[in-house]
Amino acid sequence: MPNVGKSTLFNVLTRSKGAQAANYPFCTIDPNVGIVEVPDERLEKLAAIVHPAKIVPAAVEFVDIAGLVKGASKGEGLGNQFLAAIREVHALCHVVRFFEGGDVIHIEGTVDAKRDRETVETELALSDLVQVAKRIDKCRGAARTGDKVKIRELALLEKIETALQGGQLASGLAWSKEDFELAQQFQLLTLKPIIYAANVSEEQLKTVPLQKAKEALGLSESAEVAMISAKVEEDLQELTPEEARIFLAELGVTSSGLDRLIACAYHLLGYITFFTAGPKEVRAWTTRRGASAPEAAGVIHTDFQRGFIAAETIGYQDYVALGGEQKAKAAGKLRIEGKNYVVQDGDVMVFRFNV
Ligand SMILES: Nc1nc2c(ncn2[C@@H]2O[C@H](COP(=O)(O)OP(=O)(O)OP(=O)(O)O)[C@@H](O)[C@H]2O)c(=O)[nH]1
Ligand SMILES: [Mg+2]
Repeated sequence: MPNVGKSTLFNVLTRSKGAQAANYPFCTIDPNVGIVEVPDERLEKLAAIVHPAKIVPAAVEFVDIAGLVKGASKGEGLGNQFLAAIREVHALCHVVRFFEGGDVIHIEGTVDAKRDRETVETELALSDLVQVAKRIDKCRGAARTGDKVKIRELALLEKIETALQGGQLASGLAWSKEDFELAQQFQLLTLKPIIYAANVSEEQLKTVPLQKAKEALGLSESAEVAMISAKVEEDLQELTPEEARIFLAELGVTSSGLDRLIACAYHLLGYITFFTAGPKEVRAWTTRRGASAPEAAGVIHTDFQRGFIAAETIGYQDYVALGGEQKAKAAGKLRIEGKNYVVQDGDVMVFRFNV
């Protein structure tokens, strides 16, 4: 929704004042894009062994967009065309307003987390319905000529269309692995995992338990909800680390909401980190849990995946405990892994490839 704190949160996440945040609805018109480095203390440990010219942490890109209102699909507010800016993202962070803050305008006049969540999700579903209808149109001709792939695609699109029309999100369908993979190319917003950021007041941060926030949103226990106060986070960034620690202790929490949000995102997306370590750079890369060695190689370069031969792999613990690649190799801890190897969090890897 407009004016709920999206740009305020974006600014603290990206440690910038890049997005204009102000007390009026539709403050954001064009999307703001920002890159955030993922903090990982293992990078320093690896660098202490390898002494690289530079260290490159993993990065997450955030896109801050305008707010959706009821009827956006029919052109209300800023409409919904700006959703094109997030069709390719891996996950959505839905900021829902919990704080009352009398002078901050709420477009519906009152604060109601469940109503707002449903309004936005309905608009996302309506936007997906348009996408799906377009694809169905494109598919039909080819399916009629007997194209097997298109027949399957068409059946899946029609199933999704029915679900969306019935008020269900695409993510709510029972998915087979094959269908889920096929559906990724439809770039549906309602198939993306969602993290709900409950934007609470300083007071609510102390008094509202997570469970209550989930209930207020009308969500089940398994939903990913992060309680965060964009205002508090904004204030925190003005403080020294020591002052911030005292401030957090007074609030009765140990970590900032940003850290909780990042942890939520990693959990939700099922991400793991693997490393490359050489004299040029020590670098962290992100892939999904369960990724094969070629898939991880493809994160670095598509050629690495296409021409994948093997992955020289050392577990992070071995690498650090033994003091680097040569010593790990001498101790028999360097493994030559093939294309079926499932990458483990912290693996230090060198890919052999040929294209
Ligand atoms: N009291 C209070 N005010 C907040 C909080 N978060 C944001 N605000 C205020 O709410 C107003 C809107 O914040 P923005 O970050 O611009 O909201 P937005 O969701 O990006 O709004 P649009 O771009 O218009 O969709 C600003 O005046 C913020 O200072 C909060 O946690 N508590
Ligand atoms: Mg904004």
